[in-house]
Amino acid sequence: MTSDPRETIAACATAAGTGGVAIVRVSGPAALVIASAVTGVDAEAWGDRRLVRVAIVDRAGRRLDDGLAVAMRGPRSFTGEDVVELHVHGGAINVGIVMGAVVSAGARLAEPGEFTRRALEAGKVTVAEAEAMLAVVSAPSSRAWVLAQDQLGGALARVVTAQRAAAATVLAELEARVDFPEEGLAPADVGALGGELERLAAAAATLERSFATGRVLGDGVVVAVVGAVNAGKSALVNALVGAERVLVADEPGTTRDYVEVRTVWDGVAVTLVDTAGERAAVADVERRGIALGRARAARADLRLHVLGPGDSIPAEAGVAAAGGGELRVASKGDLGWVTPAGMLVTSAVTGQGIQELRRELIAFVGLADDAEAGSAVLLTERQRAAAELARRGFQAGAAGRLSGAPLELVAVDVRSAATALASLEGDEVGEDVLDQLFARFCIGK
Ligand SMILES: Nc1nc2c(ncn2[C@@H]2O[C@H](COP(=O)(O)OP(=O)(O)OP(=O)(O)O)[C@@H](O)[C@H]2O)c(=O)[nH]1
Ligand SMILES: [Mg+2]
Repeated sequence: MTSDPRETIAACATAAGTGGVAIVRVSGPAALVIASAVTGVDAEAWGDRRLVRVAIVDRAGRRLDDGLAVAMRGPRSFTGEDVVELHVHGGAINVGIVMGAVVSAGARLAEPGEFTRRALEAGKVTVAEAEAMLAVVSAPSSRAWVLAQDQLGGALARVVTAQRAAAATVLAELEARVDFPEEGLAPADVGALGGELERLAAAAATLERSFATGRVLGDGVVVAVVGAVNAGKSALVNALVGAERVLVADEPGTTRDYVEVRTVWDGVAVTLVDTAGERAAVADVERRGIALGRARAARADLRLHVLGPGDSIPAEAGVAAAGGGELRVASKGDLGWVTPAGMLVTSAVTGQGIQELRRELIAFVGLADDAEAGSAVLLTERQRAAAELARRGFQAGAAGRLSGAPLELVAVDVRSAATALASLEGDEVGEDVLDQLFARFCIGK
């Protein structure tokens, strides 16, 4: 989908539901004409970026609502087009009625993310900035928000711009020597070029690794709590979230369907998945519950394997979680049983080990406590893949340089790395990538 700029689009930019004020956003060539139609006054007279008091009226001029309006003329607007915002009363019905008036005056309902897509097409934002905006509005925790705002504030752009400039310098040197070999190249420069390429490869690798933090903070950490029936999994989940969220009972097989409980620890969003305890189940429905839990655990960032008194310790971890890890803890420490050596001991009754376990779970997924404020962090898999391509290109270039490969070939590697860096910011990315990105936006953004 590209956005046809001849069409004027409209959507409610504020969240749905009851609220004091809702903002209906209109963008496109007919924005001012539509604004005039739904307010019954000449919107051309509103000036630029000035709030005016308006009534919203239907075609017959009957009052529907009232509020404030502002016109932002292109190209000095978010989308680069004429934009009008109508600040009206909130509430689903009221907004629906105002939207109905706007559409009957000639606007079309916007697709999810279509305003941002137009901003992108007008060169107002890069793809990486659009990704940062999405990360800001969908941040599940305060740390995810800090990270997203850092990138929106330019942390990633600064690093990528510097790397692109350095790559361009290397490329210019290489190409000069390819085109004018007789000019001669001092041997020291050859070494310096290789060193510079290695430095660029290392910088791209650092960016690539930063996605571990970006992903975990953006998506939140998913921890599947697994183990034998009656191990104390559900009691541990309740203790970890500090509230009675799931059923705990003497009866083995209490948890049937898996249950997801969301919480936030130290600014990190965590989803705990309580699963049905493992045993050679008799009833078909319990077997199905266990299978569902296993499948969910396989998609988690890590498995928290709970071992109670009498449970045997498996030599190997079970199905690996998507993140690859399994952390084992002993439960019911208050019963004074002989817990396995070296294992963190917890108790849902006394609270023993609960705070330590929260910390271990966060540390286990590789989240540094104090990721440097304002540092460049990749937020999407698309960005990570681009950083990987850049790293590979620089590495190949450095290796070629050091092994004395022809400069033309080294230049090809460096050029591919530079192209990857450009695509990281969003230059020349394909329609399919944009479609995927904007599908994740909400309508009105
Ligand atoms: N003393 C003591 N008892 C506990 C503790 N944690 C759980 N229990 C008891 O152990 C029994 C089983 O606890 P659950 O949390 O339901 O166990 P589960 O692993 O979720 O069991 P299933 O859902 O059947 O797989 C209950 O009677 C709990 O009260 C603990 O830390 N100390
Ligand atoms: Mg349970």
